[in-house]
Amino acid sequence: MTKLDDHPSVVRFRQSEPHPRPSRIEFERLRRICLDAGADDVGFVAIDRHDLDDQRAEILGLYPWTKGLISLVCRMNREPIRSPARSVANLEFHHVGDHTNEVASKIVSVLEAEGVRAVNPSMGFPMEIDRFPDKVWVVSHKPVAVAAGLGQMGIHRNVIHPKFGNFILLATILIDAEIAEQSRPIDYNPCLECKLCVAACPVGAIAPDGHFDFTACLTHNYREFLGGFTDWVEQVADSKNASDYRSRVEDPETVSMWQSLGFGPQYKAAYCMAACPAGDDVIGPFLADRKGFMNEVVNPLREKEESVYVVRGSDAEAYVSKRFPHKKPRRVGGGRRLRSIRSFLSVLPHAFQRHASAGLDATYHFEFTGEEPAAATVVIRGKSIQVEPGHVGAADLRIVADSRTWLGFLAKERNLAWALIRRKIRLKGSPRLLVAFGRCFPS
Ligand code: B12
Ligand code: SF4
Repeated sequence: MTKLDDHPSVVRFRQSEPHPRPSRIEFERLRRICLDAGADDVGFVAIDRHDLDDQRAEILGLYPWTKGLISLVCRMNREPIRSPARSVANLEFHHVGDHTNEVASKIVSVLEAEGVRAVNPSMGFPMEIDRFPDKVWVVSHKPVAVAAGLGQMGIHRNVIHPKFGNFILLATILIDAEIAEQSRPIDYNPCLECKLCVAACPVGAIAPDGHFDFTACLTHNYREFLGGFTDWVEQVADSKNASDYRSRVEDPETVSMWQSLGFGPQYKAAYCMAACPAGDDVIGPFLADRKGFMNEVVNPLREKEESVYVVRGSDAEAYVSKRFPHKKPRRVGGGRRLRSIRSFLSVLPHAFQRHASAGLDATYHFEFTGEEPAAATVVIRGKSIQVEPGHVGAADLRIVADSRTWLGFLAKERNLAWALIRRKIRLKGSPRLLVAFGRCFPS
C-alpha cells in the first residue's frame, strides 16, 4: 500500500504553489463576480450584524464557519407572473427559480477556485424535508435580503426591490471570508400600502393590517407541494374504488398532480405578487391610470373562476364564500401531522385562525406528561394568540395530557372520548373551551 506521503496527489499538492485562503474580499470585486454570474442585484452582510439576530443561531448551527452572507436578486418578467393562466406564471417561477440557483452555484464555483469556502442553500426546493412539518428551509432569504439593502417586505410579506418591485426571487450564499464593506437596508419601504395584494388574494391570506394567514396560503397555493400532496395521497388510499376516488378528486385535479410530478408543482395563486404595483420599473402604469391598472391586472385574477383549496372551518373558507362566490371552495386536509409537543407549541401562532377565534377570551394551561414533558400557557384574546412556556396567570381550562396521546388526537388517530375515559387526557374546566380552542386551529 502507498504511504500517504508518497501518494501522487499528495506529492503534487506539496510541490504546487501555496494555497492562501483569503480572509477578506473586496466589495467591488465580489459585486462584479455576482453580477457577471447573472445576478440582477446583490448585497453583502456580516453574520454578526444585529439585523440577523434571529437567523444567526440556525445558520451557524449548520455552517459554523460563516462570516459573510451574499444576498442575490434575480428579476422575473412581470407579464407572465400576472397571467391568470397558471401555466404561464409557473413557467416563469420555475425558470427564474432554476436560473437563481444556477447564478448562486456559479458564484460559489468562482469563490471556491479562489480558496473561499462557500455554500448556496436552494432558493426554494429542495428543502430539509425530513424535518416536515417543522421549519424545512435552511436559510430565510427575505431577512437577509432586507439586511443587504435589496428591498423591504411589503404588506404581503414579499420583499419589494426599489427598482424591480416584488418581481424577484432571492438567494443567499454563505462564505467563510469577511467582506470589506457591508450593504445597509434601504431607508424607505417601497410598499405603497395600496392593498391591491389584499384585494387579489383568493384566500384572504393577506390582511390590510399586515397579518399573514400562513396556513391559508399554504393550503391553496401549495396544494401540490408538501402537506397538500400528502393529503391527496391519503385520498387515494382511503378511496374504496375508482368512482369513490372520482367523487373526492376531480379529473383535472388528478392530472394536475401528474403534471406536478412530471414537470414541477404548480403554484395555484401568487396573486399578491402579480397585483403589486410597487418599484420604480413597475409603478408607471399604476400612477398613470389606477382604474385601468385594476381592470387590467387585478380584476382578471379576482374574476377568474377556479377551485380554491381550503380547510373546513378555516378563515379562508369563510372568506372565499363571502368575497369570491364565483370561485369554487374545495375542502381539503392540511396534510400536516405534528410529531412533537415542541412543534405543536411553535406552530400554534402560525396556524391560528383569528376570525374563527372571535368572542373567545380564555387562558389555557397545558401540561404534557410521558415521552415529552412540557408546560405551556396559551392565551387567546381579542382575536390574537400568545404562547408562553410554563404556567402563567389563572387558567380557564387546564389540560393535562400524555404527550403521545395528544399528538395522536391532533392527527385524528386517537379519539378524545377514549383518551378522557382512560385519563390519558384530563381537563379541569369547561370542555366547551377545548372545542372553542379546536375551532381556532382547523386542520
Ligand atoms: C416558507 C415560505 C413560504 C410560506 C410562507 C410565506 C412567508 N410569508 O414566509 C408559503 C408557503 C405560504 C409561501 C408562499 C409564497 N412564497 Co414563499 N417561501 C418560503 C421560504 C421557504 C421561507 C420564508 C421565510 O423566510 N419565512 C420566515 C420569515 C422570515 O418570514 P415571515 O414572512 O416573517 O414568516 C411567515 C411564515 O413563514 C411563518 N413562519 C415563520 N417561521 C415559521 C416556522 C414554522 C415551523 C412555520 C410552520 C411557519 C413559520 O410565519 C410568518 C408569518 O405567517 C422562502 C425561501 C427561503 N428559503 O427563504 C420562500 C419565499 C419567501 N417565497 C417566495 C415566493 C415567491 C412565494 C409565493 C409568491 C409563491 C408562489 N410562487 O406562489 C408565495 C407568496 C406568499 C406571501 N405573500 O408570502 C419568495 C419571495 C420573493 C420575494 N420577492 O420576497 C421566497 C423568498 C423564495 C425565493 N427564493 O425567492 N412561501
Ligand atoms: S400590493 Fe400595494 S400594499 Fe400590497 S405589497 Fe404591493 S404596494 Fe404594498
